[in-house]
Amino acid sequence: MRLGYAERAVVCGVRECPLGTYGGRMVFGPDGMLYISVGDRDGTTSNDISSARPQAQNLGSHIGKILRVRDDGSVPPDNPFVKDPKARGEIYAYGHRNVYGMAWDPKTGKMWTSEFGPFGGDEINLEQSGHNYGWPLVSLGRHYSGHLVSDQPWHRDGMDDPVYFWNPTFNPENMFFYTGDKFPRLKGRLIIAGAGSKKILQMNVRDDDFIAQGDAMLHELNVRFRDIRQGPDGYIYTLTEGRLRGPKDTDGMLLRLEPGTAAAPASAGGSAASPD
Ligand SMILES: [Ca+2]
Repeated sequence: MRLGYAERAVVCGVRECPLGTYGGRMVFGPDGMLYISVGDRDGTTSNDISSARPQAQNLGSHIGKILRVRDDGSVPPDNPFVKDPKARGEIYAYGHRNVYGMAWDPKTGKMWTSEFGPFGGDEINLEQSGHNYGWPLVSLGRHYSGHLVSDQPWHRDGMDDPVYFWNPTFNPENMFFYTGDKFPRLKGRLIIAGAGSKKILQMNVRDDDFIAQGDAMLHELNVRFRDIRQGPDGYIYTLTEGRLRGPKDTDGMLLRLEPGTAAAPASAGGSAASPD
């Protein structure tokens, strides 16, 4: 789909910071709208106090939100806060730290997101219009200082709990529901790339409040997976992160996953072991 001419900046008020949590995923939903995740832009994740972090609860800011706009940047009239003069009309959902994955279940049409949390605060959420996903008032994670993010880590009224969370941390990046025919056992599974965990997970989403973690894939490559997609050919493509910081340097790679029984060597541009 070609993005039309945007008449105005969609995302504004987001601080420039060399560090922090960016979000930045942009995906067209099955309704034809463009969904954009904006991270909380917290560049001080080691501090217990942050001026950026609370903005995820402020409906007057795009920080820590999922936005929903038309392909020309305009606000659809059925967005949840269009009638609130203090809120940004682009906001679809709020209270997010850092959403890197957005995917729609082809069986139900429902929207799922992965949230890259702090220590122990990674989440999968069932995304719904106008809902508040809690950050930073509710989180199972800890700041990088080691202190709890919230004195009420699990639940507050009016906020959605995650459907699934990881402990220890998984670092979820992009994700998608597999619909191809190259890997029959993955059909309908939610496939998620992991950065710090250095693996790809397949998750079984049975209904709105039940997700089971399935097998991990490609952990043996010892690389951080930054993105993962299904190609039009039904194969799975994943991007790994280049790390040029020491004796274990790796170049970033684009890998294509193909069905097979033998593990292929990890080489740039080559095929990798089968997940099936
Ligand atoms: Ca949350």
